[in-house]
Amino acid sequence: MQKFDKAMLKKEIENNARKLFRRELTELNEKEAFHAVAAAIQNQIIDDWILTTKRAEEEDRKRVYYLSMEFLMGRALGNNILNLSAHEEIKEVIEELGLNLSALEDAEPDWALGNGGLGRLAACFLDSLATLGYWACGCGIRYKYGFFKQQIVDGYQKEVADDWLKDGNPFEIRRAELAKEVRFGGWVETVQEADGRLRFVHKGYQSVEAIPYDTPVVGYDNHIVDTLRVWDAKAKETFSLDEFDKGNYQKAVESANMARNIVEVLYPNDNHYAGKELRLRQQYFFISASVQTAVDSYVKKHDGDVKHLADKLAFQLNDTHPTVAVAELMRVLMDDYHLTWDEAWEITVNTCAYTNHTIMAEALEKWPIELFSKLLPRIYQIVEEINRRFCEDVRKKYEGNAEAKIAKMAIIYDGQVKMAHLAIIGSHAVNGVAALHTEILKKQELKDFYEMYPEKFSNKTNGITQRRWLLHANPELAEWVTEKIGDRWITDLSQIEKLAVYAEDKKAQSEFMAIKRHNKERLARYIFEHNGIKVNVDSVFDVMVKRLHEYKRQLMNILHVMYLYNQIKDHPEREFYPHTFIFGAKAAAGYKTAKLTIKLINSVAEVINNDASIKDKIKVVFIEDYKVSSAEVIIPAADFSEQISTASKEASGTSNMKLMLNGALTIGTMDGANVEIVKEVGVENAFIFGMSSDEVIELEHNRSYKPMDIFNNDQEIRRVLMQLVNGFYSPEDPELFRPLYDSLLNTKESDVADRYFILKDLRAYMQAQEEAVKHFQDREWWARAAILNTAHAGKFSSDRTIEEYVKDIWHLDKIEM
Ligand code: B1N
Repeated sequence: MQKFDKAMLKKEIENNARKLFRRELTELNEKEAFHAVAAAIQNQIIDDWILTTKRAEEEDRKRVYYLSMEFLMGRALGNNILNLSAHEEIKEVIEELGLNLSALEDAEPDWALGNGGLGRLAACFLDSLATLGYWACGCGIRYKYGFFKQQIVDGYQKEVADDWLKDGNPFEIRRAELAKEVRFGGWVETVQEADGRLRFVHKGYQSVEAIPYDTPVVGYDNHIVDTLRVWDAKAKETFSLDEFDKGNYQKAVESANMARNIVEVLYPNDNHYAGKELRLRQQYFFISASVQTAVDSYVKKHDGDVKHLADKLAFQLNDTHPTVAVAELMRVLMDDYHLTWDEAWEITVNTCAYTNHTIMAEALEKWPIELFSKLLPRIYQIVEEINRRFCEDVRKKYEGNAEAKIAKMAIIYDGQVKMAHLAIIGSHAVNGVAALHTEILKKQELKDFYEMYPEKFSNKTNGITQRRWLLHANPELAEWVTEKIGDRWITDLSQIEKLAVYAEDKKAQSEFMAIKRHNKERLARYIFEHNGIKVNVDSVFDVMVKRLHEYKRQLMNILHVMYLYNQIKDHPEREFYPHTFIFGAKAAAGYKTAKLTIKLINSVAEVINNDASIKDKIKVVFIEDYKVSSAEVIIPAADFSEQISTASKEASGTSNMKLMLNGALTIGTMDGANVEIVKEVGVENAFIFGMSSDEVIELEHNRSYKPMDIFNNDQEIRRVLMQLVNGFYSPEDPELFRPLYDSLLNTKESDVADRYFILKDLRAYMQAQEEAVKHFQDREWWARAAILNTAHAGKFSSDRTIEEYVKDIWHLDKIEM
């Protein structure tokens, strides 16, 4: 390897300033300087990027395509620099040029092409794939507008468009030469060939041109660069002016509009399915383009032979959103490459694998057959045939009760196309994202499929990349860890276990706590700059950052805050350890209860933060616009990690892992990956409370839960609930929070009161909180437990997760560089 040339990089950055802005580097503002530097970093990456592809092709490596509607990448500059092999020298160059790296980083917009955990998981996976040396391509959509920016106005969430591409993206390369055609609408004609075979001809369709934009995914210090490929849409010129008549013209205009609409905006829903035609269009658009490209490039490399495709490509379906891939691959193999149904089916099943990310019923994707068949007539035809053959199999296997099984398992039933069923039937592997979640899938949600295909099912507990979530987000702690145990943890997080011996070491404890304090000071500055609130860095930093959803129970958290406030007001003489409650959460734009919960948190903050009589014992902070880049500031500063979902509802969670790795202690239910976190760190180093998933499921079944009993019998809880409807936190509109009150107590609004068992778990939660605060004041105990949380986070690296996918599902070999 050639020695890194600092002088050249310096020159290049200065030249970029002139080329891009016709000015000297020293005259650029932060945003401009970001572009000058980013272009130079991209140039550092490019040779390895080209070489990775070349090597992988020479070695005929199998490639995984991670198909996902969402990639929540965050910012690229800082992470790319960190992962590059010469990162120390690059940082020196930037400093020697008089630039401030963290200011440059802040000038980059977040790549917010995702909603929450599912999209961020995809981003962590790409980082791990490249770092472990596997050949991978993330395929998604180049949304013109990413996830909306959140403003808090008068306590309410306001959504603002995220025009993230307006200044251009220095890391993307437009690959016009790789454009693909995607067809919507029309009808299918059947033609009998001379040899008797049927050919299906798609007619009268509207064409959209899919244009890929590639961005590099840099592996850590290994010269491997994988690709994130996101597709843009453009109308295809399908009519020539001389033959144009009114009908054609109309069609051309329509398809131009249609094309533009497809990639306009990310649907801002998490764990919720809206059933809009445009969403299905988005799905087929990026899947058709990705599948065609993957198959074509395979065939080109393998002299026209398509039959061994499953040996060289894997399609991973990130939830059901990309499931049309099953039918699209069938279409390409049969219609374009002339395979028989059976040949195509074997390849398709061996190529596709499906990850389930939720059991929330409202997230299940089902498309009305009229909508589906009109938009995708050929694909619908194929899905019908898959379904017909599947039902035949079921009839053979389950004589006697076949019809009952079909009613539950068919892909097409009751006028709907059920995407989860298609995904399971069309895949050779199906997995959940945490041990508990996979067990619930096998025993309840997907029981019938598990019975029919037990060999397909496995668990792959989620993970996070320690490169972004410790090395980049918490440089001081990262350095401390390296000082203690060496730097192998960066690419092998199981090493971090070695920290455990320092848990009892007084010196190590005080170093660890000093670093936590610095991170709390950094967050306090951020909060002051963004919210104008002064927080006490000696107080508990109690952090709940995640999408706003009823099942995650932010409402339970704030009800507890309201309870504490009542206690302090009633007993001002009592000792009370200062406590800062920090929230970050976006609500889906149309999710009323979630938005009202944000308003409640802000109203409670308004009252409590401005009550001088409580002497700053409690502060409530709602951090506006929670996103990857603000998570990088918030998470290293946390003392408490709030993971309080109703047991059985959170498939895994991943903020729980990020917080643990950064030395926060979990206050949580036995849900999702919390179960495994507690197993690793020991139940004595976390604060676990509430109903188990079995108890929740049982109570849901027997419908015996009456939250009104709690209201009647628990005076303190009743008082808190009454404050929702007596104007205590909304004097100008006492009825404002009535819907939240009703959601907990009334059966009028919905058929179930307190669907997520908030009141049922509230007392246990309050006790867990009290325990945690008590322990927090024992600084030695806390330091020991915090170090142990970091030390036992090794399992939760996405590197471990990816190695499991590789071994059990994808069967990839590493690229030799
Ligand atoms: O996926 C994460 C898990 O850690 C979380 O527990 C889980 O809630 C999350 C429809 C979803 N599941 N389902 C979604 C997102 C967008 C959408 O349109 C569903 N997100 C999750 C990673 O496994």
